[in-house]
Amino acid sequence: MRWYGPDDRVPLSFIRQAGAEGVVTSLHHIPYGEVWSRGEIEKRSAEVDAAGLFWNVVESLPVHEDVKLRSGDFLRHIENYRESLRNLGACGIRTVVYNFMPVLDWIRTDLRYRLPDGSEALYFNRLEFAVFELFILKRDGAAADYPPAVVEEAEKYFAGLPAAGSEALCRNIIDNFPGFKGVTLDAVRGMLARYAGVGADELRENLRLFLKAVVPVAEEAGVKLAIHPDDPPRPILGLPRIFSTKTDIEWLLKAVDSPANCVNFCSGSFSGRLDNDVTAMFKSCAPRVAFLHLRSTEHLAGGDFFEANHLEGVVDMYSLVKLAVAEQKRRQAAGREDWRIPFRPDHGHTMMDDLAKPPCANPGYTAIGRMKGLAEIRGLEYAIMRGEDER
Ligand code: DNO
Repeated sequence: MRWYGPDDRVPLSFIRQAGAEGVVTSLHHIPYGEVWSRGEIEKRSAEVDAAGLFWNVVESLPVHEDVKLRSGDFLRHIENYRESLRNLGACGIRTVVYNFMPVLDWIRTDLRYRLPDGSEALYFNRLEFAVFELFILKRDGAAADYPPAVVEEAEKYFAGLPAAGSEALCRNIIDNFPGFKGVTLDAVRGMLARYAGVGADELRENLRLFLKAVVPVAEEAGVKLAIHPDDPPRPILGLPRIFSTKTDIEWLLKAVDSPANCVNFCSGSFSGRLDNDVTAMFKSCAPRVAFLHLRSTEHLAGGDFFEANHLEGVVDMYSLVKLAVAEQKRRQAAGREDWRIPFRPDHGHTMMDDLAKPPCANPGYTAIGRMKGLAEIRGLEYAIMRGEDER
């Protein structure tokens, strides 16, 4: 399970009780782009070990915007990244997650969408996102990206939105990223301006050059670099997004053909667009999946979606876990010691006692909802493995 460090209100002891063996965490106190020293990594590792768990995945070692843009201080940031990878490898970390989404990471508009059973899920509402982009952020040229009818509808919606509602919508969208809190609208506008004129081809080339510089170091350090998909998996705020589809996966694997250039297969993110066949996507990269996020989404009219229960929604979780188990077997048969693919239940609903607590600082990362997801997925994996052994 993911742990956000000593300030996480879900402590390591709860994570252990939930049935997790390993912990996915990051050094969120180190600013983006700076070196992770061995001392800092060892300190965090020791905390995790002391709780009877182990730190097997870093999520994330963030990529600085200068690197995504190949401007400013990007050479120093790439050098720092290489140094951090060496240090992580030396401390026994084998998987490092990153993403290449420009400006913002994952995006939802409503962090407390009430489900019929009273629990709450994360929700992406297209109209509310348009309200944010057109009337709160007021992004230049944004209106051209929407059909006139949507602009009109968004305008009406915004006119009826009280100031507090508009403020909450804005915070939900731009201020949710660990290690990156307190982002302001002006900061987002400034970052967007840096991307003016940067298209998908340029961003893709910048990713390729980044990988060319860091993958050989990862190989030497015994670390697998795993890219997290775009979430939602499509261009947003006029920005290109380049890791959303099966074609993008195929491109990545070829761009730098190394066993250290891997995928953090996030089924929930990929399932954010209905033309993505998540099971086929897994098949297309199975040998290079270094880490799995298991989650699903349910889609509503007009492109809205919310995060479903882990075994429900559009992702065929049974088939996906079955494929992951088969891939593990293949690795084991090849004599690989690292045959197990680490997974975590990605997000969970806010439910039961957690509903009465103040909102979680890291939306989607409550204890009970994730424990439910973990238990369901572990049960599924267990049954599939037993079933195969008995054959
Ligand atoms: C959200 C997460 C993402 C993910 C990063 C990886 O809950 O899945 O924030 O950690 O995109 O770099």
